[in-house]
Amino acid sequence: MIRYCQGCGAKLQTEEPKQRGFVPKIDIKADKIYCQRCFRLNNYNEMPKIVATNQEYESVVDDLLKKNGLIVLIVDLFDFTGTFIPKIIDRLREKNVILVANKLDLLPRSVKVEHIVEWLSQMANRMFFRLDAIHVVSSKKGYYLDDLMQTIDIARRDRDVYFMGCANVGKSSLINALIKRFTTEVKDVISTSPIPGTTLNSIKIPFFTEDNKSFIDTPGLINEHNVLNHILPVSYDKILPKKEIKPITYQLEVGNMVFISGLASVALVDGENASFTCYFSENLLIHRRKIKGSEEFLERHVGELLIPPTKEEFPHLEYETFEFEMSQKKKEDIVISGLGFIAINKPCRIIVKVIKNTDVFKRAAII
Ligand SMILES: Nc1nc2c(ncn2[C@@H]2O[C@H](COP(=O)(O)OP(=O)(O)O)[C@@H](O)[C@H]2O)c(=O)[nH]1
Ligand SMILES: [Mg+2]
Repeated sequence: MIRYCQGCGAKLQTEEPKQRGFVPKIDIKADKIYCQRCFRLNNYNEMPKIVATNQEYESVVDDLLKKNGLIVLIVDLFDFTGTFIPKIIDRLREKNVILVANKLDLLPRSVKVEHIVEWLSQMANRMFFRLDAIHVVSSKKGYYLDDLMQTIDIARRDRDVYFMGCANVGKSSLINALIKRFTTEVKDVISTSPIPGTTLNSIKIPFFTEDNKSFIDTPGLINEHNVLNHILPVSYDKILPKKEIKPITYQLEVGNMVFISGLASVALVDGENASFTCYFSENLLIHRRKIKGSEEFLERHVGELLIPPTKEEFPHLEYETFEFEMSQKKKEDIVISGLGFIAINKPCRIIVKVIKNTDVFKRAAII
């Protein structure tokens, strides 16, 4: 009988220690088996070296979309623009979809949930994407899981529930949280980690006893335009925020800029003086200075004051720039995919410099 790892979904094997699904011995009587990679991930907090590719994502999603399930599409509230992308949603049109925006715990507590739901609904409308419901939750803190479960129960209609979305939005964490909340299970069942691509295959977890239906976890789409994709995993810990973000506001005059460690910079080149409210991980240094001489400043301080990137990886990085006109009428955010965002309050022209192939967007302010 073929067995699969309960943590990542990989097919178990006893031959190749460096490959996915390796276990020294398969205990055929055990009801849950974890591969060596997941065992180390869950017990020693070791980061996975084997990660899913987008081919695995494609083939799993292709398979699941042929079936008739309820789809829970998960996005990361802190990286909404980078995780609610055409590559994902175009395949889910015509389906029953519940949108779940996860990681509410990262946004400032003053932000009203109703306001976020309204904003999400506008964003979905703009992409002509029809949703059955929108929920805002935190898998980590357990916020609003009861409301979500109620919606799933009503919308499911004797079907399995598929959890889909980009890598790292918290699909596996959400399933773990729901299982711990609504069953007698006390531990995480599925492996999770800050490294994109932790879930390698679909994982079926029986959940609805009344009709034998399941939760199905899936590998996420790895967004190649996310800053995490361009830097070494040693820096992930600094970039990914772990607790409520405390925005910091800087008053900028034309001719000033901010560095977001050495990963990006935003320069105010023309227009009115403006305030830049920065929403980034507390472990990244936001440094304000004048534009003049900033290139030399970066070269001098990268890997130390401005870290990440590390000194070793910096010479291998290429940067590119984007120019934006900020609105006369309303506050807008500049989003740097995977990193965070800056709300800018005045009409002005800015130049954003980021590591090449990182998406930068302008959007209506979320907060
Ligand atoms: N702050 C916060 N982090 C979360 C939340 N849910 C998941 N994470 C973190 O996001 C990362 C990716 O989670 P994971 O469940 O593996 O994502 P998946 O790739 O979509 O399955 C991990 O480091 C999680 O601890 C949440 O609600 N809040
Ligand atoms: Mg996962």
